[in-house]
Amino acid sequence: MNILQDLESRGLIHQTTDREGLEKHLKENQITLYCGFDPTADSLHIGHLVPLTMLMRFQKAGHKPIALVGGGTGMIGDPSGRSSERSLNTSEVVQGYADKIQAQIAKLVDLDTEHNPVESRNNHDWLGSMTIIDFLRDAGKHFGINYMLAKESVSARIEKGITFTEFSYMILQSLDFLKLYEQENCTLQIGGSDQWGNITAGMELIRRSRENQDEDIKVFGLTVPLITKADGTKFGKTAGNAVWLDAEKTTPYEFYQFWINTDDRDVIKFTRYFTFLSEAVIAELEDEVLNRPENRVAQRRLAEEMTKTVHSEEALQQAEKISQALFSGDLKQLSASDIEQGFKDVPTFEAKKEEIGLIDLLVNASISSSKRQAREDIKSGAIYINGERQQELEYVVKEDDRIEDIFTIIRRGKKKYSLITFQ
Ligand code: 629
Repeated sequence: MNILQDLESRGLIHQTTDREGLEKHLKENQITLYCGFDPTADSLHIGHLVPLTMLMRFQKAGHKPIALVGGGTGMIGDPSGRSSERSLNTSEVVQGYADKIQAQIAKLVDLDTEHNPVESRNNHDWLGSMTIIDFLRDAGKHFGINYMLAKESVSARIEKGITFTEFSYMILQSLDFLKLYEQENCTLQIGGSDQWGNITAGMELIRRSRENQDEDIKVFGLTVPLITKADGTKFGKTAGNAVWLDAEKTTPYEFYQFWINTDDRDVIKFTRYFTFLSEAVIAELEDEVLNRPENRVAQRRLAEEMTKTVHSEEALQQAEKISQALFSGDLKQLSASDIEQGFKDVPTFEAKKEEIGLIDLLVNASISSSKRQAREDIKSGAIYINGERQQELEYVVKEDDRIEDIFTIIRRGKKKYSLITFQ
């Protein structure tokens, strides 16, 4: 199977320009391709994973991918797929984000860098020093206003309003494709379906600005589909928050849980989109979903693959350990670092390192609403300290109950956890 057939069978191709030409081009050459990421935050998120893993797929097929960080374009703001104007970040903020994202991408794709590493570039290197005169003469002359107005990213915004700044964005992205074409013989740009207009604008700029060069220009565009979910909600959020690739923003445990929670109706599609598993393995997982959905074998495999790819084998093991402990209620084997990850969203109460009666602790930490309620909770067997039921009304919480001397986990009822921290 060639790379395009593989991508096709995974459902990863939304649109391409000149499909046959691209297939031939990829068969006959080791090509250079790129995808851009604008630094609009200090980390990439799960929505960037399909294009990122696409770069890795091309790499595995022997091609040369470039991950481009938009230190220049991030100063302007892409109107594509957005219904209103973005607010601008300062250049310090944008460059700070760009450095973080470049490091993040390097770490992510470093996994497979044997022969043809995924290279990274920052478009601030050439856009940042371009003069306004050059921009208007050399680039602007190739863009008819009607052509620009007809682009979805612009036409969709005419009513709501769009500034000249965002209107001009497509020219900057086009300059990148031209630059990479001229300097590195980059002949394919990939992106999400929202990027089609910018990608084809770049191809147009390459053709027009090299019209008199008497060369056979072969450049292509390819977009991946937007990820949709069977229940109609937006992909990539948990409880309204983005799922980040940075372990500090979304812990590997939370990341693992995000995938574990995939709907049965989506899990096979997502496994094709996101993992490198073969069709044969995916077919086995599909059989599991159809015949033994309660085992969630496919969800577990998807979560494993993704946590390994984005974080590490160790991070995966820790995420599995935390999940297992929380599922069984047996918390004794958890370390302080496990607890920090697994109980990130649990109500936390800071206490002093001194002995305290359980009833007082339950009330102080707002676990029970009153002393009377606390007594009732203890007597009825609803209270667990570090996973062990405690039914003694006079029980005193002390040093022994502190995991690594900093955490005590209290559970009330089936799964209402609270975390007591001590400094
Ligand atoms: C300079 C900048 C280029 C080429 C691309 C770019 C960035 C592009 C963009 N992309 C999105 C982003 O940065 O805005 N103008 O968040 C995002 N992308 C990945 C996929 C996308 C897209 O990074 O293309 O579709 C999300 O899946 O929205 O020379």
